[in-house]
Amino acid sequence: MSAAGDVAARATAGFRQRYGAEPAGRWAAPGRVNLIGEHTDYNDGFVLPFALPLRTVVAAALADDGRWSVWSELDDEPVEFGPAGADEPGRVDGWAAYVAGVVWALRAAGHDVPGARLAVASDVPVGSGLSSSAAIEAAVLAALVDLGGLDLPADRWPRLAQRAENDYVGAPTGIMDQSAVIRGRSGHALFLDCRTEEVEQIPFDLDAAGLAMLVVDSRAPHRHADGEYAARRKSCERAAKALGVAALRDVATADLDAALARLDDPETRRRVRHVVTEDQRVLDTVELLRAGRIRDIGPLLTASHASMRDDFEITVPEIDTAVEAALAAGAYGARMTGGGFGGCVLALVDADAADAVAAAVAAAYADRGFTAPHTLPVLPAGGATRLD
Ligand code: GAF
Repeated sequence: MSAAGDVAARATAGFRQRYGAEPAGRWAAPGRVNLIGEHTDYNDGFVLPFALPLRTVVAAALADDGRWSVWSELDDEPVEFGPAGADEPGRVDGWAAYVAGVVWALRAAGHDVPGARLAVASDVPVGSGLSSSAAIEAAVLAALVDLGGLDLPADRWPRLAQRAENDYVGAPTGIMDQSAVIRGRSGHALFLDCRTEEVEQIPFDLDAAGLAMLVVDSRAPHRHADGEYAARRKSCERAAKALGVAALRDVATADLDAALARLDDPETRRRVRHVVTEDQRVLDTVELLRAGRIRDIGPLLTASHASMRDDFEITVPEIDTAVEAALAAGAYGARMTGGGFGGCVLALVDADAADAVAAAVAAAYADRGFTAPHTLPVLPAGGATRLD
């Protein structure tokens, strides 16, 4: 993994090589992890993600022909689409669909998007559950808004990027990832109410507390992740309907048992219990962080993991192994982060224990014959921005 400077240099070099010209500027957006609040966003609930120091950079310039051309390190040749009006969902697929989706969502919202040439480089690993898709959406959005002089304040970007992902790419995600990578702030976790889109920046100074947050990339192959995600979402929506509420966020913790008693299906009961208890864990985590008690959030992280494993049923053996090994090696708390069925684990550890915890996870993996995990310590970084 390289420093942000390198990724920006790669985007510029790619632009020069593909288009034989200088970019007009460079825009960056990060990946994210979610500290707590999983599968609560599309239930109108609460989440607490933070942006990562790993970034996607887009070097870009206006194009006179009113078309869009985008090159990425993932491919040899640029993908071209447009002109305006010829960009309906389904026209572009693969990684470039996230770019075409942003153009389409902007146009659908009535913005006059300028044709552009773009070159994309990224340090956000693809397929690790760190939101490489939200990163490319946000970086491209930032570039097009600036290049086109569009009147679009950044607090409206997450919904547009989500629209690109939902209605162009076809992934029925919530609004957490786009919000984290756009509205995240260095040194803070983003407390987001997904119904009102109100945010509060919660100080999260791991260094000052002598702590580290490890991100363990489980390297687990994503097994049926898309279909299972959509199934969880449907199940939550059905449950809300059965309970007569707009979304599961409207089931208060105090009313959970009564709500569960009204549901016949044990699986649906487990799904509801996860979402309602997870919302409460987010609120409890925020309270502790407001009081500066970072270590004390550990048990909430671990409880969140147990709920995802037993009630929402979205973990896999590699992920559970990483969580158990981190806890056994002294982590204050550990949990899977992101949509599930693979992806990454977070472990909150004393800074001076980080290496030992990482080694313990690697040893547990070796024992089980799993592909060796990648582990790196992370700090909350800033959201989407223009670099130069
Ligand atoms: C994925 C989705 F994109 C988010 O919207 C969210 O639902 C998350 O899974 C689970 O919390 O990252």
